Amino acid sequence: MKIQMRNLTLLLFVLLSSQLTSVFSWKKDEFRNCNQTPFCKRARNRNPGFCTLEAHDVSISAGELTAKLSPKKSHQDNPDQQDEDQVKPLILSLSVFQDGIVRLKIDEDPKLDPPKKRFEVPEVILPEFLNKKIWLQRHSTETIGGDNSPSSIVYVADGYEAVLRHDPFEVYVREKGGNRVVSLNSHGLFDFEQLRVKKEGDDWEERFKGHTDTRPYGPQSISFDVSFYGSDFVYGIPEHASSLALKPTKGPGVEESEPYRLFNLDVFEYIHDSPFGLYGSIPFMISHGKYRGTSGFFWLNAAEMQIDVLGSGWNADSGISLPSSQSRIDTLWMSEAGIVDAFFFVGPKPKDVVRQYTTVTGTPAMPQLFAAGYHQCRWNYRDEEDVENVDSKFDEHDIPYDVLWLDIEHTDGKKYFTWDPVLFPHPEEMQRKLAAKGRHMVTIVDPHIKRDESFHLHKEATQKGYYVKDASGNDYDGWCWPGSSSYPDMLNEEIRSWWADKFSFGNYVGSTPSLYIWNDMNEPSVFNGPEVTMPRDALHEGGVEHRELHNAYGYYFHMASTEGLLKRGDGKDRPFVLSRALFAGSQRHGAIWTGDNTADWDHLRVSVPMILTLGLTGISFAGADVGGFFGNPEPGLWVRWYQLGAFYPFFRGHAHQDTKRREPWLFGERNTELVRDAIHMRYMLLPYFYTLFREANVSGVPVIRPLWMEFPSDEATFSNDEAFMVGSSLLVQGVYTERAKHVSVYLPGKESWYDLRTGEVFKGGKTHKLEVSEESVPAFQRAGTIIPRKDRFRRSSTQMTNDPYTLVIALNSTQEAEGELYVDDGKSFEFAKGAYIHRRFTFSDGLLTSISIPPTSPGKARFSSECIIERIILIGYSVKPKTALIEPSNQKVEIELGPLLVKPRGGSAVTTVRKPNIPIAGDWTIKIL
Ligand code: NBV
Repeated sequence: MKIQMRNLTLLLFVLLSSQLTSVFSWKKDEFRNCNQTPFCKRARNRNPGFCTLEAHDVSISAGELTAKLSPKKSHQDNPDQQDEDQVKPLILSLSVFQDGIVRLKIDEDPKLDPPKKRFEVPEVILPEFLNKKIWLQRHSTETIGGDNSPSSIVYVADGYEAVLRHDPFEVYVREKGGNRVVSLNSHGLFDFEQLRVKKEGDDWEERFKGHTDTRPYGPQSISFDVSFYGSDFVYGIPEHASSLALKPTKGPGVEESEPYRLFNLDVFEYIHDSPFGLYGSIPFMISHGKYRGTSGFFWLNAAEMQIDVLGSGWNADSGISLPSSQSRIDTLWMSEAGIVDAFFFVGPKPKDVVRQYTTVTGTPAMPQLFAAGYHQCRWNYRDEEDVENVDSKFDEHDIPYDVLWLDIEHTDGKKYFTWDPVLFPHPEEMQRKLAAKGRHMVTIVDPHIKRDESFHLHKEATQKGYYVKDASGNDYDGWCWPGSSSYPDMLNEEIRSWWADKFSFGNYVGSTPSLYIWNDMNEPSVFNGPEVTMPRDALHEGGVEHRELHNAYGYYFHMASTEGLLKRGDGKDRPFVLSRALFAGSQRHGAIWTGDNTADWDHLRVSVPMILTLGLTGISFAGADVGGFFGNPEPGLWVRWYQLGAFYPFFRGHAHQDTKRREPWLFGERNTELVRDAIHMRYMLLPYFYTLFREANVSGVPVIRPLWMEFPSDEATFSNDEAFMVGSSLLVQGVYTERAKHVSVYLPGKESWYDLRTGEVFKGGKTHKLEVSEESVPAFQRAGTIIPRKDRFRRSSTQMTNDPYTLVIALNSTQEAEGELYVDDGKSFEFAKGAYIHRRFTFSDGLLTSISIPPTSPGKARFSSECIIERIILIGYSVKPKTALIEPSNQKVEIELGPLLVKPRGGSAVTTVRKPNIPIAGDWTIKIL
């Protein structure tokens, strides 16, 4: 009987999976577009000037500017406006935080008994952020520039103020008494559908592709316009496979397309240029322009969102007068549910905006050093023998790597936290063997739990009532890898904590301290659900509908898994959890990758804007599957992907189970050599990358950056998303076509750039047409910078700990340079107590100086290192020195001329100070004589 049942389930699954293949290939029709999404259709069809809300009862209360919003008069010409008898005044509050941050909340008034409390997204805003509130004491009321309505004005920061215009209501931040920066409802498109009690005849159900959404609370969407002033381009709002500078989706002169959709979905074979929403959502947009600089707008809301970017703004006949002197980008934000909880960031520099945003949502967690190395993944490494072979082949081919990954097939019947007893009978031993070489393992843990009575996790979750419920209150039952599955309600703190406990060494049998975690399918992906996800009317703790938090479900799951690694063992090691779904704040929980891309040139190309966008929106530790997940890359593409991927913050090769094996030694000797070089380059640069990870951890500034983040006034960089900066010292340009002979590279700024491998010099402020080398993608060190490297090749990053450093000094036109190095134990949290080394190197007047950078937070813990500097390379040094004198030891060392890494065609040699052997941790100077 049991066997029959099992066969039946299997048969069903096979049938369904074969159907899935066709259902899944990206077909537009399988997903809703704006027209099929009533709230989006309604909002998009409105005209400027629709909103009649007026702010009244304006006062300061509890340190905030508060007001009520009520409709001024009935508007017969706006048929989709809610009935007047159902419209109650909304509550508006505007608060100000240190460093140029304004928060605007608009919600229904709890005192007026709305049918239900609307959902506010918990656990995203840092508790510390709330302590930065500037307690407002007063506001001034003025009529601004001939306006006939009064405005209330409050102080924001030096040079900035926030304005609440009363009638019609509008909120904006402006430079004191002058130009606007960001505004909301300047075009009168604000709309807030209030919750109401169902009346006879109300049909609130929505149907799509055979799924019915019961929508028990009726329409509850919110929409409004946001304008950015002095703006040339807007960026952000991941996750889409599209350009870095967001293309307009509507407006005069623009061919209308779908708005940018933010709805976390498992999209099979996503296309490379589309506003379609992928696995994650961050409703944070950044504006940048030559004259005004940078600003930002973040809407903390986890329901489905759609965002339009208008080409040249709304039609001029909107009747709203705005200062015409400033270039402006208008946008329209529409969400299905939730409240208005919006943040305005004044900038004015790109790094300021990122810092302001990460003050609210947190800076990226500091990863362990090993996580910054190369990761080898595949769906799937078959068994323990396969793992052992792959591991030893890396050594045989002299290719370093740090982590070997196991996908879903390693489990016993897709029950996570278990091992297939036949294929992986000795998981601990397997991990220990890797650990002996300083390597780590990652296993996959998805959120769908197999509804199998004999599975302890399912039994427990059922008994405790821990699953998300369907609209009728039963445990929601969806179809995923294990077949019939349920999903823990990760909104609930108790359930997250229960989940976290499952990662303890006792509970996760077969796990060891060198095992880390991969969260996939956490959008959540449900094969038989509407748009391959959970129904919107499914229920979470406290009656929260899934629609209200959908985009944050994966975030809470990621958070709980990270919590699990923090709790296990002695809790000393930093966790590593990779997640596919993401939301604002995911950077605090771990790394992100861009999901199931395809092995083609377009996907290689779009990986750059995708990762850059994630970085701009806080998620610095991001990467794309190197080689492309679907399909078989031809060798040329595969090599180029490694050459580019070596500069992704998260560097992992991965492939679908139906693809041919593609470990680095399988494409012939020459290609192995090229890929080895690419991976070696990453390992050489690890000290630099790790320093950048720390910078991101402290300031939110991403590891890889758009060129305009470093060159904010250079317009030629604003829409460049083929090249990127690694930190402020390196520029990398991808090669995106097959057998490319030439590539154009724009090198910004006034200073020169040096080819990273040859040292060849190139002028800044110019586009260079370069011959492409098969050996690497073009990469340049900026003149005026110092990059720390470790040049000895080992099996993994952990084996490089005691290796000596090389400093590469690229001199600028005044023969000066500077750079930094951050080092800690690479593993624990001691760095947070001050246990690290942070050095600044400066070169000027022929003198290299190393000084300590004072700690960011006072801590008593100390970190020491015996590491030395074994080589100092000077590029672009105009004198031909003979020796170098080290102080305070008063010791002379040799200098020689030589090539950088490979001989340049132009023949320019570099100066090398050999074996200065000075401690990395000490204060010293070296005079080049
Ligand atoms: O677990 C299997 C795959 C995984 O390899 C991939 O990286 C994820 O993005 N997973 C998706 C599920 C199946 C995709 C077709």
